[in-house]
Amino acid sequence: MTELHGALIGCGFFAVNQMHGWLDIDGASIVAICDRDPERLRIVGDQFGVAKRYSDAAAMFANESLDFVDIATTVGSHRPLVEMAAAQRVPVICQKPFAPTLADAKAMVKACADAGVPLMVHENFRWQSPIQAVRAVLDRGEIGTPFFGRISFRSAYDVFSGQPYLATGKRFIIEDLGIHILDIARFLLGDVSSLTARTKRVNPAIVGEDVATMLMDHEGGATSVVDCSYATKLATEPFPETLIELDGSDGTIRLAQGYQLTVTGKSGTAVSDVSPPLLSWASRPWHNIQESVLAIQMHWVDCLATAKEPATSGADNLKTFALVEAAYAGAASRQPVRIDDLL
Ligand code: NAD
Ligand code: 89Y
Repeated sequence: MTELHGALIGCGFFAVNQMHGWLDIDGASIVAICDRDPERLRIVGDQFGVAKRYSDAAAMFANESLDFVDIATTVGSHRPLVEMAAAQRVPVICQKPFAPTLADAKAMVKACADAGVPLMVHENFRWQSPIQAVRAVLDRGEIGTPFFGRISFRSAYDVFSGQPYLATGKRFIIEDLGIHILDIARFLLGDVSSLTARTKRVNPAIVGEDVATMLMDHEGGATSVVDCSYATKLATEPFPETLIELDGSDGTIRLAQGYQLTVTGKSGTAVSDVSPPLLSWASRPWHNIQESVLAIQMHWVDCLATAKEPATSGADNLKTFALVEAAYAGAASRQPVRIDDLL
C-alpha cells in the first residue's frame, strides 16, 4: 500500500496519543505538525521526530502536499480548520466535540461534502474493545431484540489537571464526555427519536455541569438511560470505563467494572474478561481510550484506501451531536426534545 502522508494540527495533551497511534499504523505517517504554541510544537516534534513544524495551519496547507489532516485542537478552532482542509481538498479527521453548536457542525459537514472531501469525527469510545465486544454479542443475536439499555459513566477522576479548560467552560460533562456515551448508546441501540435530560453541578470549583442523566427513545423501540458524572466517589475509581446493561427479548448483557462481560442468552450464561490490551506506549487507566485511538485511526486508513465512509463520519456525528444539543435544551426547559426537529 502507498503510504499516506498526514499532518497533525494541535500538539496538546491528547494529540500525543494520536501521534503514538500513527506510529503504530502501516500505511500512514505524520509528515508535518502544527501548533500555535512553540513549546508544544517543540515537545511533540522532538518526541516523534517530525522535522516539518508550523505555527500556522494555512502556511502548512500552502507548503505541504497532504493525503489527510488530523485536527486535535480544542473545539473553538475546529470549524475554521475543517473548512480550511475542505477548501484545500484534504481529507480530514476532527476531534470531538466536533463543533461549538449544531449549526456549526452542519456547516462543516456541508463544506466537506461540497468539496468531495472525506470527513471523520474522532469519536473513539465506540472503538474501545469492551464496547466492540458488546456490539458483537448483539450482532450474534444472543439476547434477541434489545428493549432496554443503561450506558453509564460515573467517576470522580481529576480530569481538570490534564485538561484545565474543562473547568472553565459553561458546558462541561455532556459536551466533553457525555457525547461519547450518547454515541455508544446510538452505536448499540440505534438512532434516537426523543430525549429528556436533567443536569447538575456538584463541584463548586468548576463552571459547567458535572452530572447529567438522559432518558432516550430509540427509533427501533428500545428505551435507554445514559448517565454521566464526574462527582461520583467510589471505592474503586472506574475511570474511564463505560458500564453497560442491555436487556433483550432473549437475555441480558452486563459490562461491569473491571471489564467483566456477562452474557445470559440463548446459549446460557457466559462470563468473560474483555479488558483492553495495554499497548506498548499506553498507561493505565487511559489504556482503554488509548487503544481506541489506534483502532479509529486504523479505520480511517482503511476507509481512505477503500473509499468507504467512516463509521463516525461527519454526517453520522451530526446525529450524536444533536443529542448533546437536545440534552442542554431539555435540561434547561425540563421538557422532552424531539431529535428530528434538530436535524
Ligand atoms: P490542549 O489544549 O492540551 O491541546 C490543544 C492544542 O491545540 C494546544 O497546544 C493549542 O496551542 C493548539 N491549538 C489550538 N488552536 C490552534 C490552531 N488554530 N492552530 C494550531 N494549534 C492550535 O487540548 P487537549 O486536551 O489535547 O484536547 C484537544 C481535543 O481533544 C479537544 O477537543 C478534546 O475534547 C479532545 N479530547 C478527546 C479525547 C478522546 O478520547 N477522544 C480525550 C481527551 C481530549
Ligand atoms: O476529554 C474527555 C474525553 O474525550 O475522554 C475523557 C476526557 O479526557 C475527560 O472527560
